[in-house]
Amino acid sequence: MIKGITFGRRIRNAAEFHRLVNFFGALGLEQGRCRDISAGERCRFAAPFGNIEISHATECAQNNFSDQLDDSGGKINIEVTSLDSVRQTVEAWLKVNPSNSPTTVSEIVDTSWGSRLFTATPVPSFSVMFWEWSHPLKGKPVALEGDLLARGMRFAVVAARWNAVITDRLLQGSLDALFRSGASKEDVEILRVPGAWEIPSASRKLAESGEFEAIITLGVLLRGETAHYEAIYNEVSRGVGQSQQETGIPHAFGILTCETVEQALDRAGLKAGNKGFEAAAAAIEMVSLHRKIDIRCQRPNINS
Ligand code: DLZ
Repeated sequence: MIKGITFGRRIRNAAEFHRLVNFFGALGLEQGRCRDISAGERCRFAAPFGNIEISHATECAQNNFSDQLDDSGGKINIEVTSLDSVRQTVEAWLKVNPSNSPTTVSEIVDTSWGSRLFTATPVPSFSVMFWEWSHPLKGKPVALEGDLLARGMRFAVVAARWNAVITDRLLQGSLDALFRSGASKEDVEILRVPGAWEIPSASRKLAESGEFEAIITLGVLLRGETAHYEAIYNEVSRGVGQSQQETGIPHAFGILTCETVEQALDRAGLKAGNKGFEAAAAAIEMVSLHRKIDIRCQRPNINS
């Protein structure tokens, strides 16, 4: 079976050879084996992906790239991302590496096959065509992402009573996000706990019950008013994180850590958004994402 294919090109002289080695190096092609053999030097460049493409003369003539694709030597076609910056790099390289022989870079043109391309001739005997798909997502993997539709999802919200003036606002923000995204009242359980310290154990119990698809944790720790603030915060965040990791149920983190009450109020709907709302939105997205991962894992070739 075929293991690899190498297209070799003989370059007219050593000066043009070194110029091309420099040119491909500047464009980031991976340099492989370079040998100084008695008949002359040889250098190999590797690209992550390779194709052999053959075409019939009539087909080339029907496309407006016939002159770009075919010349007597058979041009090298390199697919790139960010065609415009590749062209800028080529232009800059030609400026820094002037030559007495004619070297050119063409303008970028659109093709009839949904791509854009330009041709560079760094040495007169050697032309390269660079191209990319016009559609930015063509050929790229589409990311699996959660949606913000909460209909039919089951949530638990754990809110501390300590600093209730603020946590009540966070709770209001969370419920606003859940209900406006389609969650129904029967699917949202609200728990009040004495303070932030109690959030991890209550969250864990809820997560282990298997009744909820995500837990939203809400609390406020104020540095000025909390003895051993760092120790408490570390333990609360560790506990929530551990519950999430060990139960596999997403836990949105809506526990504020602020210097002052004013700062906390700003983050609870006054001036800097409502972190309760944001935590609930993250929870909805994660439930949706978990559901999609489940579907994808049951049917791994869903998009192929
Ligand atoms: C005791 C305490 C203090 C000093 N500060 C806060 C705080 O800023 N935010 C908060 O949510 N809870 C605080 N608490 C209460 C503890 O979290 C916990 O509820 C009690 O120590 C009882 O275990």
